[in-house]
Formats: sequence, structure tokens, C-alpha cells
Amino acid sequence: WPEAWMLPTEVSDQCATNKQSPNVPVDVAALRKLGISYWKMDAEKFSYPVKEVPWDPKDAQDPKLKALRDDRGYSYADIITVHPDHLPGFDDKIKAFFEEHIHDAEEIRYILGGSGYFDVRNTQDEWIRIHVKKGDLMTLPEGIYHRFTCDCEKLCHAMRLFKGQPVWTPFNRPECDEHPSRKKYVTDFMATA
Ligand code: KMT
Ligand code: NI
Repeated sequence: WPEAWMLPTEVSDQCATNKQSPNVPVDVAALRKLGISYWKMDAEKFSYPVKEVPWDPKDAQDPKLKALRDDRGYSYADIITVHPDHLPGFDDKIKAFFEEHIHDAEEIRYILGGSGYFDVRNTQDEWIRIHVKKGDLMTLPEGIYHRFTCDCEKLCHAMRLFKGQPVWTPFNRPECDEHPSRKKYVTDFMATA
């Protein structure tokens, strides 16, 4: 699993680690409880950059990825390179990725190279920062509040997977609070004991 920690209330540079002092680590059990799943993959199985959309044939080289895709129905895959020189409109997109939002489907990202931060809200509505790196395949459940940013290296080369035709539409907070996907998330993962 990737390293995760609590963010402070104020973040001035979104790309910085922003650990509290002392650092407050977040363990795997806590991430699992929020509905996050993780697989360690062998990113060397892919030659990159590979940017065709939709992207597919090379899966066969990695039986683990193929099995995961078959099991979970991840029929769609493409590759995004988040980098100032490779992603058109980098500044605007980074800004949009870092707006707190939900999706009406699972968000599935397999980091092929580089790294980045996924921030997710815990049940106390505090931010957890998750540092994903090459070989990390992580899923965020439908309806979880989250955002993404590059780290200081400003390169994140990632496979985006999806069940069926991809819909990446973000629903930003707070407008999304009444969204059925948010309500489902609250029911499934935030119900109090
Ligand atoms: C998202 O949904 O925030 C993204 O797709 C970010 C880029 S994938 C590492
Ligand atoms: Ni998202």
C-alpha cells in the first residue's frame, strides 16, 4: 500500500508533502474502511509512453492485470500523462483535479510511472493524503470526496480503467452532496455503529 498521512487544515503548496509535525500516518485498515482498494502491480510489464485511446492489446503481457480486469469488469483502459509538456491545458486540468469532487462510478488508477497525491476525506471530514507511485493500482469508491495533484516531480503517468464506457465527470462539492452516489457512499461507508 502507498504511504498515507493526515493533511493539516491549511495547505499552501498543493504539490508539497504537507505532513503535519509530527507526522500523523494513516494505516491500511483506515484506508480500507473508506472503501479504497489496492493492488501492487509490475509496471515494468509496460513499455511507455503508450497513449493510444482506447488502449488494450498490451494487457496480455501482464496476467495479473488481465485477471484483475476480467474479475472486476474493467473493460476500458487508456493512459494519461499528467505533465506540463504532455497534458494539454496542464494548469487548468491540475486545478480541476484538485477541486474536491465525487464521481458516479469507481475511480481506478494504475500508476505506470511518476507519482502523485490522491487526497480523500475521512469520516471526520479531514483530508488524508495518499502518495501513489509506479506500480500502485488504487481504486476510490463511487461517491468518496477526493482530489488529485501532482507531487513536486510534476509527472504522473497512469492507466485509467473503467467498467464500460468511461465517464470521468466530476461533481464538485458542495453541489454533489445531494447526489445519489454521495448518499450511497454515506450509507455504505459512513454509517455510525
Ligand atoms: C482524476 O480523476 O483526478 C485524474 O484523472 C487525475 C489524473 S490520474 C493520475
Ligand atoms: Ni476524481
